[in-house]
Amino acid sequence: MELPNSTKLLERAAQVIPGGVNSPVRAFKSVEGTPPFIDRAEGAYIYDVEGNRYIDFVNSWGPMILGHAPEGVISALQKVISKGTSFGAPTELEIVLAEMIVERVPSADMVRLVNSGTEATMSAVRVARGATGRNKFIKFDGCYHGHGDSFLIAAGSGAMTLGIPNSPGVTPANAADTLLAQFNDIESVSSLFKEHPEDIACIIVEPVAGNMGCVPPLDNFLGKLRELCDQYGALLILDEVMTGFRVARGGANELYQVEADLLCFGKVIGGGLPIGAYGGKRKYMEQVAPSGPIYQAGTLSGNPVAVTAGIETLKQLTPEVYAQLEELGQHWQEEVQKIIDKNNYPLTQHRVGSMVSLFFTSQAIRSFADVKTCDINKFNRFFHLMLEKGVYLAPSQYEAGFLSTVQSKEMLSEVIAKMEESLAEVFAG
Ligand code: KE4
Repeated sequence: MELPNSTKLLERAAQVIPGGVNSPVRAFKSVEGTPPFIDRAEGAYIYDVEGNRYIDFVNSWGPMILGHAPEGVISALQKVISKGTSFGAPTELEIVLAEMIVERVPSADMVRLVNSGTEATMSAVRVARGATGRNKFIKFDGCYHGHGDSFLIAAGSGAMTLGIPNSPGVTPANAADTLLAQFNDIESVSSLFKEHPEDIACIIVEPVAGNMGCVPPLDNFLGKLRELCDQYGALLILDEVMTGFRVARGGANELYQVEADLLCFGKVIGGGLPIGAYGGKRKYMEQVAPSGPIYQAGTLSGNPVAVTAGIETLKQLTPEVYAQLEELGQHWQEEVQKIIDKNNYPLTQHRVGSMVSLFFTSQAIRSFADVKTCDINKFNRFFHLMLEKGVYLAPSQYEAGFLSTVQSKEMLSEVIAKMEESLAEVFAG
């Protein structure tokens, strides 16, 4: 019998799945090489089909904050799945998860459960447009809000410009309503409002950018976005698909004490199963069908199995667990900084809670323009050296890494020793 082999599996997958993967970043295109096909995962580790073990810092791009196959989640899933997998009818479980989200998130009065972060962001922008009667919205260069047409827009020639589609299939008409600004540059936002004072329905922002690497808001950036929205009658949407229940128990909404009109969630609230949610102020959410005219629907929205994984995950995310994650993150940041300082490496690191990034540039990182100064070749070499040492980092400089509650300081110290070896090779030339 032929031994399982990621290279052969990728060839076979590519015959029937575009690029052999069901989400582009998994194909390792930016770091090159063959992605390990994963067989199983447990706790802090994932295991590929060839039996190699890796300590995981991708954690399914955020959902696995409790590590893989956490006891309470798995046993709850085993119980609930025996009662059926989907009914297309309301269940009490959906109320429980919605109540848990509302209890944790200061700006959320109500939520609607959907099946992905993309559905959540698409729907939130639709609510903002429906509630204001306005068409345009502002997003930030380097921020990612899923693959909805209006979000797949790259900056044009400047920071303040009408977007141009960065994917075929996104129409210029659609792109024309997407306005682009630069993260942490409040002037780039106020200029757009001055240019379109009555046409902007909302700002959608990752409160901590995670899709250009981890880049925190600086100089009360979020508070200033709130002020501009109030001044011009636009809604502030916090896209917390990645930061929600990750950077704090109440997400970035709580961490930065910024009032949002609408928020988007995903990842952690599904514990690794397909889920998303959008929510916010009652006066907006009550306009969503069937209580209002703004339409949104989904066959599997609020699915009892996915909702159960979310409920059990949030149950285990107690204030004590967040304190533990913060301590782990501090340990990581201090130890990484020691290596950078000792060797005077041209590296910049960011951390917010258990979201981390190491940028291959000595430049201060405030926005996507700064991230683009990174030495991608050095990052890629580092990535592969770490993979060879059994450390599974995000396969792109433009992604964040995620710690999990099952990682210990000892585990992280071992990883950091491997990091020191790898960086020595990378910078030796
Ligand atoms: P999904 O549709 O992939 O569930 O969520 C889209 C989304 C929305 N908003 C934010 C802030 C997000 O980070 C995401 C998805 N994140 C990426 C990781 N950078 C998912 C990984 C992937 O695309 O495979």
